[in-house]
Amino acid sequence: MKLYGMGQSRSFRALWALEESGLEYEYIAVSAGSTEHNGTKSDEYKNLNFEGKVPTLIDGDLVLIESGAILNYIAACCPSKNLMPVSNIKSRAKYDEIMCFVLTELEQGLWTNGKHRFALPKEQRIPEILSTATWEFNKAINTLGNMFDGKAYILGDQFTMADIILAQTLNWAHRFEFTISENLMAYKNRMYQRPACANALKKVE
Ligand SMILES: N[C@@H](CCC(=O)N[C@@H](CS)C(=O)NCC(=O)O)C(=O)O
Repeated sequence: MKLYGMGQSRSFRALWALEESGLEYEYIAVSAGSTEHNGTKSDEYKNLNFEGKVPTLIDGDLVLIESGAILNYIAACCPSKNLMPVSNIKSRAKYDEIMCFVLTELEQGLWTNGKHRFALPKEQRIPEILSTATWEFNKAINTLGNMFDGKAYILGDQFTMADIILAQTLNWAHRFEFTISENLMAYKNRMYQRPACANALKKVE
């Protein structure tokens, strides 16, 4: 497999997942906004990922460009690691719920903040939206606090890809200086101490 990524952006989820999986892979660091070779706006890269975003995962003729789908695919490629519930449909439903919650609720305030501070073209940025983004993030993090019962992992006793997507998003929130409760920070820090995460971090230093 080949993963194209950039630092601790959303592609870090996929890099960490590959480290957990034990699968062989090649990591290619791309440079944001560049039209040069391995730049996200080069024709070569945009052929794989039309919007010029990260991550992109390639496995033979399969090209995937959504981090959630990439985590599920990696989990499916290494079933013995139990990184995604498959046999118990209720466990799978709770797993899907966390994946969807992170991608549709928790991320939004963060991404709106990032887009309107630096990611969007200057003429598209609306500074007034930043306080609404913070308000939305606070609402989502309170909901998460209510969902998290303090067990070892977000789904209970088993580490899954849901922990990767959640911990990476909490780390993103921490880097953006959003307020996160002590127990969620402690959970995030425990996840970041996993050897696979440390190995992934070394690749993006
Ligand atoms: N839905 C996508 C979002 C990907 C995304 O927006 N990635 C950001 C980095 S975190 C990016 O590549 N931004 C560059 C750009 O918008 O040009 C996913 O989760 O994979």
